[in-house]
Amino acid sequence: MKSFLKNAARVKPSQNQLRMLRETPFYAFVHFSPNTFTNLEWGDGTEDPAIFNPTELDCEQWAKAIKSAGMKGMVLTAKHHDGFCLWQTKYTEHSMKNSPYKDGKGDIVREAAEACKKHGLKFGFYLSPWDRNSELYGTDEYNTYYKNQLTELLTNYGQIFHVWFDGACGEGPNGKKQVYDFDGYIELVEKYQPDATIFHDTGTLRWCGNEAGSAPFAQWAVVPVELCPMNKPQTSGALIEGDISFSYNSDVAIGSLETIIYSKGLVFTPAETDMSIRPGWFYHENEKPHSLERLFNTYLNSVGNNTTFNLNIPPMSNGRFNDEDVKRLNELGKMLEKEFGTNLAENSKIEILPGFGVTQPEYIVNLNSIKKVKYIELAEKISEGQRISNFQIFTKNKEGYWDKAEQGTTVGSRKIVKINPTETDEIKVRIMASRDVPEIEWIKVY
Ligand code: FUL
Repeated sequence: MKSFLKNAARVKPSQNQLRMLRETPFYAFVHFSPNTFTNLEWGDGTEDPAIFNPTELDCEQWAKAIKSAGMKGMVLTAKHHDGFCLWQTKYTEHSMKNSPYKDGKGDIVREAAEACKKHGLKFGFYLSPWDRNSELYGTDEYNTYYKNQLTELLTNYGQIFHVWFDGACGEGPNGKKQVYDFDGYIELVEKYQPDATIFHDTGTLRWCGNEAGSAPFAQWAVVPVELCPMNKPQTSGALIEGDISFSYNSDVAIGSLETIIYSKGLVFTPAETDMSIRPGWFYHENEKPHSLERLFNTYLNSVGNNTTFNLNIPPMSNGRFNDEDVKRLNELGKMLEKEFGTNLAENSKIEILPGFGVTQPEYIVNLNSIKKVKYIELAEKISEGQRISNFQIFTKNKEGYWDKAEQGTTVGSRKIVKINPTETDEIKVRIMASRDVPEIEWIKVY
């Protein structure tokens, strides 16, 4: 058991995963397609390209609003399930070519990529494998068609930081289903954009399991290879022989001991939490943006819970973000700055005590003077793997005794723990259980 857990503790991220977790944990999705004009969530592919006409398109407005929330990148739906392409593609007429926008010469992927570059954001795209317009869908030729489109997007729009392969799929226009060549798709991304992360269950980031922005409480980045079958396992052999089956809806956290003991091998694949600022992924006039509180809590539960956060903002049919969404993004950025802008432990000495043994040390953070504390941020040295499975946090009270402030399970790349606001000058983090000797990269206090 001990060596099994030690092996699990040494499963490490790739450079791309590490970069995403450390530098770009918060980024934006932008869902824009004929659905924006038909008021639908899923188009059926029969939409007339002439309806797609954003008369006031302003990708710089998107970029500025996204930046104001503290996000570091934008992922645009280059093609959604309806098959309409937002760029000048050689491979279909169901595209900008037949839209009145700029007399058929428009290229929204280019405009978005350029706006990102100008405003210091990374750029990525979503390319739906499910295509309800292409007559080729359901045949081998469709895989060639898809790869041709992917190649256009990977080679003509500068550096791509994230490629999003949607898992939703159904029948094409001829009632056929497609057997996707994901090996081939991923090979192209690796060839043309080796630094890009890939969202897909076979890629570098996996789905968190829902679209409500609520990642399960315990978040492991080390998960069974059976869940992410294209990743190379870094361990071999199950602890217990048996059948492994997964349910995203189960109460058991994926990657916890209960789920890894039956796995044939473990991979490093952290989750991405995705949700929309409004109920729909596409813009609908009758919907309102979620509250600031909901967005902030989702941030805590995603970026602050060892996952990345992909927050969607849907442009309106005129091609602009709604003012209410822009305002909400601004408010979110201000709130994140207010809550996490100043690390109260910036100049603190962190003392490590033996605690209850090598896997259960204690960390004492001396704040030098009494401060009002609302959050403690813990980070494991994730480049070496994820280990901690249980911890407790204490604050020292006026009488010099330790009060228990919170407890938690996993830490991983970043765990932001909210506590009842407390005046204190010393904080203790006690590791209760860890798969191997824990390595803490930082403890920040806000
Ligand atoms: C899902 C899609 O069906 C939705 O329309 C949306 O794009 C979401 C992000 O992924 O699978």
